[in-house]
Amino acid sequence: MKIAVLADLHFPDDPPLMHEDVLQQSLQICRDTRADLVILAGDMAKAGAIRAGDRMIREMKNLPCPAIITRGNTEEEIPGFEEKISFAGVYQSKDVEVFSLETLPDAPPPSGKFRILAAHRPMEAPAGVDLVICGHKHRDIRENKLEAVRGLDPDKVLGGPPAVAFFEIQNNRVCRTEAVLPGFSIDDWSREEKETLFRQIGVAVKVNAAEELRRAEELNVPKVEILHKLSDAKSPAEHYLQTTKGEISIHLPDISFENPDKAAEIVRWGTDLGATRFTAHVPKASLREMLDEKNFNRMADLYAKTFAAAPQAVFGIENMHMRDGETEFERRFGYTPPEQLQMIRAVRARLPEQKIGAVLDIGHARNNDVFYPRYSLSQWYEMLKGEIVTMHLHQVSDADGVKNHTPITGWYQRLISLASFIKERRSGNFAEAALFVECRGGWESTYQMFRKELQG
Ligand SMILES: [Mn+2]
Repeated sequence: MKIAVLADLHFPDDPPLMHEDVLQQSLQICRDTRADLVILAGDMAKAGAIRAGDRMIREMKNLPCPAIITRGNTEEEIPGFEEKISFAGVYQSKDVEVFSLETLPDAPPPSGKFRILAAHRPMEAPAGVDLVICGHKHRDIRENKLEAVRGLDPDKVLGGPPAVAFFEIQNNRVCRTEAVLPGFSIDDWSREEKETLFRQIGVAVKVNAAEELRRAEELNVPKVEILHKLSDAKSPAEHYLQTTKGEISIHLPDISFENPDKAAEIVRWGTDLGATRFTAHVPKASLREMLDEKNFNRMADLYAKTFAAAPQAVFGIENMHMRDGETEFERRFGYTPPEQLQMIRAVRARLPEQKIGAVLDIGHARNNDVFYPRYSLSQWYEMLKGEIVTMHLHQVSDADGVKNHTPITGWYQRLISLASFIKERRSGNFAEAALFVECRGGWESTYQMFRKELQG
């Protein structure tokens, strides 16, 4: 008796190709391995996504084997979902029976069969239940009578790439295995591919130009991004360039109506330093201001004027995230992919000869309050496809209020899992982009983590 378990895909109504692929591949794995039963252990559809919920149910009905579906917390927010899954609540074989949380009787009488409960959240096995199979935590857990699976979401999966979990029940014993979805691990990469990625990773120098550039030089880091505030960067930058033949990028100050010439001055300062790449934020202006076409055009003119100060350089406009106290409508412009793209295209139209694209800061995309549930990292990658010239890499933390720029300690961590990054990078999206480790407490631990992973 072989059970396949799918969980936590968070499939939206308008899915990115990434999630569509994961769904198709998972279903194919269930067919190819001839599972006797498939369990959907909850959160397969995104909160409120009625079409996605219907899609999951339809896919289960089309499988060549029976299905058990249980609701996750996201599906509790899908109206009518519970009624629609009543067809898939109980399964009986000769020696195994499976219930969902919705169908398990209060005090189930002994049946002599191995009794499994499919739930979404990890829980203690109720009386008479031999095993609880669940998801929700996005990581694998194996405890007495409890098996949690890390599931399928390439933006959230912890400790390993997305996988379909299998449970084989024989003579009341449980054997657990898994089928990892292809493309989400650098273990599949050749040495050359890993080395190429590693040579794209640079560091953001933010505090001490002399010390950090000296260390970057020592480690032969191929590119650095220097914060514009480090006014004493000139001689350490020249030394870094001479020794490493690397690349220098400058992180510009905000471009704003209040201080229209400052950024262009910094572009000239950076060019003097030898910089060939620049990062600008989205405009420091409210959404309300930017919705006025006159203001939008004035702002695009300001960007064009700034960028024109270094015609040969690569310019990127960075996404930002919602800040404390802002509401969805009373906020700054530029927290969504369409807003970022709108500004990039407007500036590009003014400077058609220049290389202008997006800086995708994955931490900001992740730590974006109401917009993250709408635009997952996969959706950012897909919507900015072909536009990304630079990326900022850092982890975020919610331990003590949400913080940005914390170190990345591995590929599959909370709150940012890089499974989707691995797949997108290998498929050619942002293959040319410069990637800067941008951590507040220093970049070295994250940089060394990438070195260990990519150079062995
Ligand atoms: Mn950034």
